[in-house]
Amino acid sequence: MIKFLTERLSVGNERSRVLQTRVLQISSGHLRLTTSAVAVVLLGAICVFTINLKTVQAASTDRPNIVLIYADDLGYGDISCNGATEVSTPNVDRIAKEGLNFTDGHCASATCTPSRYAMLTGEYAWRKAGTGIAKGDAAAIIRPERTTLASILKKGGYHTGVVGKWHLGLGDGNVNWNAEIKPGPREIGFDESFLIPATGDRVPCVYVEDRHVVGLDPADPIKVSFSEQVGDEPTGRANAALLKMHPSHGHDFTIVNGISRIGYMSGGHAARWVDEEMADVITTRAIKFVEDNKAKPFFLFFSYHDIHVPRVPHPRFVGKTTMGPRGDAIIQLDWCTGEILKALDQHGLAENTLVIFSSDNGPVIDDGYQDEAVEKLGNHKPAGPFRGGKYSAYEGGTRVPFLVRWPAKVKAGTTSEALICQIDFPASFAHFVGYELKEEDAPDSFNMWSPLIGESTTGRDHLIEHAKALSYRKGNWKIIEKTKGPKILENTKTESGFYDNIPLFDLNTDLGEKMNIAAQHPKKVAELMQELNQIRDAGRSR
Ligand code: NG6
Ligand code: CA
Repeated sequence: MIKFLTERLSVGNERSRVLQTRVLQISSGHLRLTTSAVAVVLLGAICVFTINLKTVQAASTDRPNIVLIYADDLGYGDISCNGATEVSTPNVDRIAKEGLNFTDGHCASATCTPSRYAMLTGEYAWRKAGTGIAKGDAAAIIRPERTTLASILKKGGYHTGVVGKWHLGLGDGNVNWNAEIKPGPREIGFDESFLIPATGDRVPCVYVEDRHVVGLDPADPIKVSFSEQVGDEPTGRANAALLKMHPSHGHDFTIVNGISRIGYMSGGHAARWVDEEMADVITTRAIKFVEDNKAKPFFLFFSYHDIHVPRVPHPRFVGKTTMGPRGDAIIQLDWCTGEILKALDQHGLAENTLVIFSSDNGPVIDDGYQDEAVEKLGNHKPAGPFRGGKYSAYEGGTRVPFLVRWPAKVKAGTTSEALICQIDFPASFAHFVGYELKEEDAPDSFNMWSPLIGESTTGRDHLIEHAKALSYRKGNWKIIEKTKGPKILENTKTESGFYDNIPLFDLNTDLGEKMNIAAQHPKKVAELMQELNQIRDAGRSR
């Protein structure tokens, strides 16, 4: 079936191309025909062309292109379509306006690596050791041949690519950045990759295209370490005067582009990225992917660096908000979004491309650099109506922007209250492309295809949210499990809180999780805790 569709599509495209060329040849006078003959031929050609286009369209509605735009550390309330007034995001808003906006859409974890792990594998990251925030030289966390969102789509006839932040490890440990770097995304279903290997604030500060560092001079090999100094380049710790942006905590190792990072790095000078150019570099690469693959169904995982630290947007965005670099990075992110939407428009792909826009965890204000994010926050509410943010067990940790646009299928300007999580992508897209998941595949992923495209408003009935503690959502009830010792429940560093019981919230009446009503509902707490334990012990929830 899949093969058939792919063939039909390419045959359809080929026919359109031939006809298009013919029409062009005719109109440019290459064929010497009388005016009326030209008209008849043209009319005929246009008729066939139109019928043919319909065939292509019918085929491609079965296989729309998929563009998954994934922001970093962007909160629910950081975009104007979710209520932000201090910053305006017209391009992101356009996705909502022309599509579907989820008010209860989640990433799987309140930090990056586990969220991405869960989104790609369909397995809760807390089930697997080694899925915490990855070091810049971590080995590939998702091992080769594992069924992932990308491998499912590849089997479904898609050409697959990832551009931007990876942060899921590369290689087998002790990676040599000067040689072939594998395994990585290419071994788990991506046909192409252009990566920021870890994060903007971690070494190595270079791009990796497919299996090689981009622009590396072999005479200046790269060395990286997270435990000891390599080379003799200045560190932020010892050379604060060299910095254009100072750390507020951590981030005081090797200085690259005037910013000290996490980890030591030497060499690779010609290959080092310039933070101010990063958004342009990855957006250009993402658009190239779209252009190169416009004739076949493609899946693009476009993973932004913005608005993660260090927040160093291009000078053309500096000062565009009253919120300093954090706000300006939001404007830059919105620009990138506009560029990718524009590329879809220009190539006539918008109608049949499923665009998903989301974020890998909730918002954070000060995440380790003195970038005035706290001082200039003003009235802005990065997490919208929710409590907490990145690292937090409250809703702000995982309830993130979650927008879906697919003009051919999804009704414009709609909202959905369905509970849905990025961890559901593997099972949902497996259903869509007709790939039968094996028992061991995507153990916590549910088929949410119907709510995802707005055909139904019934989402998950439960979800485990993952910060340092686990939270359990059942409908509008929520508990946060008791953990040993104090755990950060609030947004980072601003407040640590812990409860002496298991807190219970009713999100129906208390969206901001301010009223712990556990004492009034002991049976409810026990019931939810038992369900959470059952899911944990079963090793799977699907
Ligand atoms: C933390 C970093 C923070 C950020 C985070 C990962 C310090 C003090 N803090 O350890 O700046 O890099 O890791 O963010 O180093 S994430 O979005 O990729 O999960
Ligand atoms: Ca993140």
